[in-house]
Amino acid sequence: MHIDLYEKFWMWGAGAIIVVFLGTIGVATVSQGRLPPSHVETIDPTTVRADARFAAPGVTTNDDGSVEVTVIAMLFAFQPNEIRVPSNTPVTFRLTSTDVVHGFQIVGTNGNTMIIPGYVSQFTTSFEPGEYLITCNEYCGLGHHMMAATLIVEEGA
Ligand SMILES: [Cu+2]
Repeated sequence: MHIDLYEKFWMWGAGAIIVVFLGTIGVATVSQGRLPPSHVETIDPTTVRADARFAAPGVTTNDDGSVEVTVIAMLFAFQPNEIRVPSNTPVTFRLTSTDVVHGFQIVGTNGNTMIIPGYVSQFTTSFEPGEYLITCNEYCGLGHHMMAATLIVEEGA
């Protein structure tokens, strides 16, 4: 079978690009420890409310002044629906879902995560004073557009 010289050139070029891409992944995996997440916190989505970690959703202040907020997402609401935290203080959000995949986006900030049933999502950030809209940004069903909450950041600390 005859293969034109230019066709061979492009075949070898495309093959070389694939080798470089796979090689990059291999080097990053070995030398920089780039691995899939292995310390994933799980939870039984059918017993979230009985689980001590989510038995009392809301805001708690730790001894060091940092704030922790536990949130349960469900069709079609967040619990709690209104969250009050102090400004310029590290706030750790811990979230889980009792049913389907939801989103948790604090509009106008860098607070944004996916909430997947069976897993605990967590992120830490801090806020300037103000009132922020929290929306679900993963389509979760017919009432998705009504799934919202409010974050009130009060001057503090
Ligand atoms: Cu939704």
